[in-house]
Amino acid sequence: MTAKEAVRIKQRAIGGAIARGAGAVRVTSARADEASRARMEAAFRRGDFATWRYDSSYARRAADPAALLRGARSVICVAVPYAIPAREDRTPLRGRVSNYAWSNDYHRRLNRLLHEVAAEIDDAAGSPVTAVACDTRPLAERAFAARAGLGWIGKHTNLIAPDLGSFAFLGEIVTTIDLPPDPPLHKSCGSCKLCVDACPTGALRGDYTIDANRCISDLTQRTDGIPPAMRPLIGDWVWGCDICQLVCPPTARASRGGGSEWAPIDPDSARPALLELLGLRSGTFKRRYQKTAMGWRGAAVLRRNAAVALGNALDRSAVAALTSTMERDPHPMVRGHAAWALGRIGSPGAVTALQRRQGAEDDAGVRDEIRAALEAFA
Ligand code: B12
Repeated sequence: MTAKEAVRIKQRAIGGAIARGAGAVRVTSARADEASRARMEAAFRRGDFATWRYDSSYARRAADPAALLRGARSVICVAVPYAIPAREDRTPLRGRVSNYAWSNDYHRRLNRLLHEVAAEIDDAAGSPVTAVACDTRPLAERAFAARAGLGWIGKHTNLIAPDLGSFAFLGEIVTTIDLPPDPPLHKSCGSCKLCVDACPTGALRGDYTIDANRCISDLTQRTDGIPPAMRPLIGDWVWGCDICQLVCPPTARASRGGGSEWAPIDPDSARPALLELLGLRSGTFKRRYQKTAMGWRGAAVLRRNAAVALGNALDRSAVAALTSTMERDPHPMVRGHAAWALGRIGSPGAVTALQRRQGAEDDAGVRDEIRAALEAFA
């Protein structure tokens, strides 16, 4: 392919992605990113991502687009803004959901965009020359986006794009075509550390690394129990967390947010009623949540998160519902977290419910939670 043809393909790809909702598109070479690999290896050695199943080869593959597409020469990096102003609902006993999960699942929308643009590139090349990635494939998406000059990696570890801020999803088209690369931006957060100071769990270290085991986003998405010490720090977040991005000045200043395709699927998306979430059964879960990015961990995880948020609300009106959950929820993890929430509320009714349940619970883990809740109260 001639250099002129490559320029034309790049321009068409950029135009095609922008027409389909991308806010910015830039290109970098597919050269393996050794600095990123070293950073990832150091992060895995520190145990920063203990809840993720990264095997030893992940860093090598994620830093090398050729692992995704043999003969890869270029990576087209796409950022799609999704920020939507939140409806501030001050009704009591509401949880908080991260902006990225209010709408229909972003994976579907981004994958459609990427596959359509990739198909146009394949057509122009006359044979398959592309592979796409968005979130689920081993590719250090932020590192390549930064190298392409789409933005810079902030102290909250998210990529901040100049006009879009960090509320932007990333996606990539890896291709065997040698496209003219764009230069990286030479920007950083400077001395700003608002995100580091705002993170309630201390997950951000301030050196552009994160202890994901403490990140509320990770804590609300894990499928096992949430460590007791972390639960009070989660506040009312029931899925994901946006605190580090909401306080980020370039993100607040961003001139472009999400279009109507990122609108919440219903008025309660951002602030779901906690008592409803606590009683969520799989039928309602499938109807309500499976089409969103909250759909992949199942209903029990959301009931568990609702229990934690209710414990943090310290509102006695939740005691009856939490008691019923502690006694009857089919999932021991949810019963255990409901017991914790009752202990945290600590009203006479909550303590009586815990005492009554102590001898009746079959599951050893839940009995431990009940014992710990009563001890904490005592
Ligand atoms: C696992 C994962 C998580 C984990 C771990 C997060 C993390 N910080 O790594 C958890 C569940 C916590 C998480 C949370 C979120 N995630 Co997430 N997540 C991923 C996923 C699938 C893999 C990330 C990964 O491999 N992490 C391991 C680290 C070591 O590797 P890394 O991400 O490549 O980051 C390193 C390199 O970029 C390297 N690096 C390379 N070059 C350079 C240069 C400089 C100067 C610096 C400082 C660093 C650096 O340093 C980084 C840190 O060590 C990616 C998709 C993907 N395949 O990349 C999405 C992704 C990173 N997540 C995304 C989103 C939207 C989120 C949330 C905002 C969702 C939410 N609201 O709850 C939060 C943000 C929390 C936070 N502050 O990071 C977006 C980020 C978009 C953006 N603009 O940056 C991604 C890219 C998905 C997507 N396709 O859009 N996520």
